[in-house]
Amino acid sequence: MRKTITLLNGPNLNLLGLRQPEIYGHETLDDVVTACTERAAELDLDLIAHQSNHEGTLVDLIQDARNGSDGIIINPGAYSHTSVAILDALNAYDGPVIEVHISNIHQRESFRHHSYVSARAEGVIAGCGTQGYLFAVDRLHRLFSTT
Ligand code: DHK
Repeated sequence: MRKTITLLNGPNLNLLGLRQPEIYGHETLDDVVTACTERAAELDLDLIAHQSNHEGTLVDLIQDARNGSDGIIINPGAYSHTSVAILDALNAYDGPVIEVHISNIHQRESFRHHSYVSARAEGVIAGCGTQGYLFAVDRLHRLFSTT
């Protein structure tokens, strides 16, 4: 059966392309979602994308993914570094999780070096720009094919 990926983006990622382009690049979130949807389709996968600036909404979206989504790609934005609630929601999700950071968080301020989500993620991609999202689609496809 055709599998479905949920792509989640956290706070301020709606401003992609406008916000600190020297760090986050010039592509918009729409560009990213379009590229991921096309890549997923090439791999015979469906992709559903959401963005929220609100922690509780992201928790709700992760809980929703328990019904009918086979894997999650998440860029939790700043909540990576603060949110036990998002970690708990992901721990209640059975499928593979790939965490994406557009920037290399390890080259930046020390408060960005730790991510709660990494404790749960099957894979973490950082510093590859928006291409990291496409790597995440490819990685989920590989995980789906081998499990
Ligand atoms: C995005 C954010 O919004 C920051 O708060 C994170 C992450 C890094 C990124 O690189 O995509 O610290």
